[in-house]
Amino acid sequence: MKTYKMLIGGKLVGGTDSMPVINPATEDVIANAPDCTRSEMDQAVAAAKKAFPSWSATPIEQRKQVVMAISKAIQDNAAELVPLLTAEQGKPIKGAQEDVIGGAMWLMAGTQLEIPEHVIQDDDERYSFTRHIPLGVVAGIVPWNFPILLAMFKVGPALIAGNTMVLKPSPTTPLTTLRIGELIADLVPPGVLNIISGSDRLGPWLTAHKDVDKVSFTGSTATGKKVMEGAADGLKRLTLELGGNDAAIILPDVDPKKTAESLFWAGFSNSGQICIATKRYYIHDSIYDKVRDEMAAIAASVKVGDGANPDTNLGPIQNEKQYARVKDIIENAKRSGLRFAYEGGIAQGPGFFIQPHIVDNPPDDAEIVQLEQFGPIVPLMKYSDLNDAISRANATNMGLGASVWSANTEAAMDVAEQLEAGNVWINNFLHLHPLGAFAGAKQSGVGSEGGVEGALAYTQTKTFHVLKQHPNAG
Ligand code: TXE
Repeated sequence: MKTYKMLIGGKLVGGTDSMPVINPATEDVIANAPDCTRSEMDQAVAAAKKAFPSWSATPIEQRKQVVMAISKAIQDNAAELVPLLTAEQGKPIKGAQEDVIGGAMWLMAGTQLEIPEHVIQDDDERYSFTRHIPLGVVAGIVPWNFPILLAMFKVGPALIAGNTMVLKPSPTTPLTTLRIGELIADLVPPGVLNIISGSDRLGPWLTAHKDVDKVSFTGSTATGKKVMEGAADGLKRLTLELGGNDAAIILPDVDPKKTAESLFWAGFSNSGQICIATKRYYIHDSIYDKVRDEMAAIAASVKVGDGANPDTNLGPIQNEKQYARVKDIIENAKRSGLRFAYEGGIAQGPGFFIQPHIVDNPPDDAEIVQLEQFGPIVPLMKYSDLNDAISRANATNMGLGASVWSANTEAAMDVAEQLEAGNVWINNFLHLHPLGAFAGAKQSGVGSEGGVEGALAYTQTKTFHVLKQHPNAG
């Protein structure tokens, strides 16, 4: 069985401890990954700290060249990386391509960003300006739903801004990231990008490490709060991209059949395991039945199976813990007597397979409406008054994304303005742009990724005030 290595200080390190990695479609152990020990993590952080002075002094154009080289290595090796990602994550090949190639493209696009410098005063008396300087060592902590894309959200801006990094993939999806580490070991100066994998013990160690200056975390809101606590002692800078409970508001003027297709994939792509997936639907009662029936028909037609199989539309749930959680949510919905517009069922193992489930007009206080399900089950709700739908959509402490669907863009914009979310899509879904800020409102996050805003989150300001006619002049 293949074993994978970590990248620490430019060297590939097998590690003392190891952990099995499972294919969620078969439940077979497919490889062993290092389970990083505390001393190996210390070495990774020390390597990043040692590399920082020369990397931060390297001209930004050269740093961008290194990021482009990482991007190229990923693209050149996509034929190997894509099936590997499918094997460990479960997603269909097309989704794995979007994750891997999307990650490489995201890196490339990020190299267009400039880190601005602002002149505040430039007159006879004084020249004052603000520069954005790097922070030091960044810990990048990544979840299992988009292992490569979400890692590259962090790697590009952190490195371009002049930081060094220790990157930690999720315990259940470390392999493709570790393989990328092997491919780039000679392309990146030693210590600039370290990649370590480990079990649940590793995240808290890394977050609290005294030589980590910033933590960039993507994951659940609950864990985000723990990361914030772990980072408090060192007053570490934080970017937190957390959970969502995104609402879609569907106005009465849409074409039910055409819109249903987009609405379905807004909620079920990647088997619902997307932070910005639609997790609640508010549908005008005049079209509710038609939209519901169309969505149910699509649910009945999709193929759930092993992502390696070319006609699979939806892969398994990524890991056993999440599989158990989603099964619980479905059981709870049944126990509470909720109606299903489509009830796909749960396949007998092996494999963590759950067919799509659509809940038909549950009450607002149902668990499936209140929590982030992060799996292939969504609730559809009726509304008759638009203002009421908006306040129901906003009645959550989450605020990552939302969408509005209407034939009238102006009317949709009016609704979008009132939705409490960091991102709103009008008549489209799941679209992110590398040059656009991606941030969560309320408990969906702190700070933003993407765009200049995301890059500046890997810097701090340093303002210089230079007196032109200084008293020491001859
Ligand atoms: O995520 P966690 P989990 C949601 C989803 C799921 C729930 C739990 O609903 O049911 O989160 O999933 C690392 N300090 N989302 O447990 O715990 C961990 O090793 C530092 C939504 O897999 O958030 C992994 O690398 N790090 C989400 C990463 O954090 C810690 C995407 C994410 O783990 C840590 C994924 C700690 N104390 C799950 N504890 C989204 N909305 O995008 C864990 N980690």
